[in-house]
Amino acid sequence: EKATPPTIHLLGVPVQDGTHEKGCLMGPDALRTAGLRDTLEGLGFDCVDHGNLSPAAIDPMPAGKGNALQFDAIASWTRTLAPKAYEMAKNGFPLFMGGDHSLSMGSVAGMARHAAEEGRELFVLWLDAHTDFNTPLTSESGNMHGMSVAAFCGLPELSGLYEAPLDHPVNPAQVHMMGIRSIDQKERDLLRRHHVKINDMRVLDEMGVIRPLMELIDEVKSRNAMLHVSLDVDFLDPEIAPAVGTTVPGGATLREAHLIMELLHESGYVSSLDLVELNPFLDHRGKTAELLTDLTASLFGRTIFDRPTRRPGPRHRSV
Ligand code: Z70
Ligand code: MN
Ligand code: MN
Ligand code: MN
Repeated sequence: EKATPPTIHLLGVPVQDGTHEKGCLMGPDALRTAGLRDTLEGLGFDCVDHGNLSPAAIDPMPAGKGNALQFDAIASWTRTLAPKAYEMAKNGFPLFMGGDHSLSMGSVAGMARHAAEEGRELFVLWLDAHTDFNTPLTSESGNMHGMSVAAFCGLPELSGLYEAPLDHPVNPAQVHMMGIRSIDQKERDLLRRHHVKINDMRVLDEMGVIRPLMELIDEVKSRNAMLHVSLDVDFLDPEIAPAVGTTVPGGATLREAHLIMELLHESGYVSSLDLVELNPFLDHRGKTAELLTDLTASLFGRTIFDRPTRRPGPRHRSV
């Protein structure tokens, strides 16, 4: 017997204050233009497009923001997005269309609160060239898209982004990163100290994507946790995904990325998705927006040919 598919809630989050490169604010509309909604409906899902979020104004915050640029602007986005994400999660599967990666400060915080309310833990799969674990004290650039993971893991240097310090910070040991090939010096020490799970590019070169990914999926299943997936365009090789501000050579291939999405679909445990750092100003004939749409289709069950029926995990079983 098949479980009813969740309604997919699309939300545009046109934030670009987290990066030095302008253009991410067009990301949500490029994904709409690429036909993301039609694609998901074609796979049998009901979709609701909530339009684009606009951040509520906040009072200017006191000093103590270190090297961070646009701290107050990012706090406005985060404080607006976190409760919205939490609400959307009650009614289905939230899909966040960025926007730069500072978006995850809000999306993941909202999902963590939702998971906690359901009595479950939240794991995060971070697909990125970068670890985004800087704080205002370690960042060399000051760009806040390089601080997202540190923020939703509750590092105190970033707690001012939220209405109140997080009740449900994500456990850094439950953040699994893949595709990593650029880490700042001081960021390295922080990642070690907090036991973030890092599968760098060498790991993928040596053993492919399946082993590290199944390690994560098995852990999520054994704890009956939820899994949030955060996909930064620069996870992918710039040859196939040019529409990104900071290109880092040696990224994931089209086939690795699709395989990850297919395995994630089969797990049945993915609760929510960020598509971030798409900069349509730098794209070639929409190819990056279309690639993100295709990868999302794989995450929602598109296959090349028939697959044996999958066995649903506990999430889909009725009690
Ligand atoms: C660097 C920093 C970054 C892009 C993440 C890079 C951050 N670690 N850049 N994604 N495109 O500035 O903190
Ligand atoms: Mn950057
Ligand atoms: Mn990133
Ligand atoms: Mn990145």
